[in-house]
Amino acid sequence: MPCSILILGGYRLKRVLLMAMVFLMLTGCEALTFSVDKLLKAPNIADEQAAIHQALIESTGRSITLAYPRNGDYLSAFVIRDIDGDETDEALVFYTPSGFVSEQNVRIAVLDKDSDGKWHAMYELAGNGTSIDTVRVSEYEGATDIIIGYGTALYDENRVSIYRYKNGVLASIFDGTYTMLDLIDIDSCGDDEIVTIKKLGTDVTVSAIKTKDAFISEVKLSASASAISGFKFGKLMKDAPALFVDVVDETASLVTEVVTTSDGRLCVLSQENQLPVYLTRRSQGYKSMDFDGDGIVEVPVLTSFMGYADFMYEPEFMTIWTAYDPQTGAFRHKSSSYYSPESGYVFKLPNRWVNFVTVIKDKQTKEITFVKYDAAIESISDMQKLISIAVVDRQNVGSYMNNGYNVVKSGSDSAIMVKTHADIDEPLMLTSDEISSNIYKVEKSSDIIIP
Ligand SMILES: [Ca+2]
Ligand SMILES: [Ca+2]
Ligand SMILES: [Ca+2]
Repeated sequence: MPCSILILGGYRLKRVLLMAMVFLMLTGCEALTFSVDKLLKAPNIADEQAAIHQALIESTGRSITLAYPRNGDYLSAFVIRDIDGDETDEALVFYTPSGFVSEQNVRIAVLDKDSDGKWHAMYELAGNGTSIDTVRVSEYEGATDIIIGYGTALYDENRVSIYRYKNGVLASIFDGTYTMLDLIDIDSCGDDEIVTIKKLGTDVTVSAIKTKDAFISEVKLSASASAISGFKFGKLMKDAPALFVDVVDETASLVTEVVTTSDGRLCVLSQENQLPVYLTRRSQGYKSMDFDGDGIVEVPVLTSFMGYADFMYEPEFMTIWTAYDPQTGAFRHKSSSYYSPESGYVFKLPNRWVNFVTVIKDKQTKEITFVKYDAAIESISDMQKLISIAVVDRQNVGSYMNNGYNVVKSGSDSAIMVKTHADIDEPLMLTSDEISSNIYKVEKSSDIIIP
């Protein structure tokens, strides 16, 4: 018995390796993303894709280059699923015919399986751009929307087409342009809308598309934009869902506009409440985010720490996290913190520290030290030290521990380490629980521009 399993194993392995070699020959360099290792782990998907690929080559009569989505969770050149509701899977393949040098549009083929299990090309069309930016497939009230974002030869211009596959025909039901795209249930109806953010000149428009009712709601933001930095979907205070769009304005600062819905239509909260957008103005890199994981997206604004006079070059900034309160129509202060976008952590200041503590940063190591502010002492570096926070590469953790630092949060390649300087009888000193519960690991941000 063990012997026959071994033989079967050997046979399978050979078949898979053979398939991998055929695959490599068929697709040229594109196939390098499919390692033999992956094929061994998931032979069925790879076999199916190889069969689909082969059927497509037979149908087009020439070799093809697969086109892979650049962004998003779905990064395969194949989509295998039931896209017409007949309970059997179809396959979508993104590709360009090989052998052309000039920029040409990506093509999309639909293949279906006959009763013998053989794949046949059913339909194919030219896409709306020269590369695939992102692919999403979404069920919306029983119909399947195939959402394809295309890159174009123009910098910063992406196009989106939404397709339906019916009676053997793949047809576009919507074409548009976008800068950023996501599927978000922005109106809490239970189904995701296709939400796009696009910049045209200095205007930024947010659109929500409901394919079921062929309904598009669109709003223009107030800010005059030189770029869109990013967006976050989350909650306002009082649980309302909202889209927070970070825009680089004409002063090269970041501002945030909040888009939500009212009676199923998009609205911009700053316009509803005549709230000036410049109130959210801060340096680039300080993105809106749910830093504390409570579901509410906070917008950071900056103020300098005590002891850094306005005229000082490179002051240290305190980050105030604000949350939009729909009831008062304004941003409300939630927490004061030290936030390091480059190191990727937030240290929330305990209430008893606010107005009593300032910070020194070691420009070389980026380590920061909180000190007890004393107006009678001329230099901040001579004030009573409380704690230091350092982000330490994995290989240096040991030597920091020898120097009195403790690991508070650890990641795969680095750890956040803290050293305490003052005794516990110092009223501003924190317990180790207070320290660890006030440190939040957040996404790093590289595009920091201090004005
Ligand atoms: Ca089907
Ligand atoms: Ca919805
Ligand atoms: Ca939050």
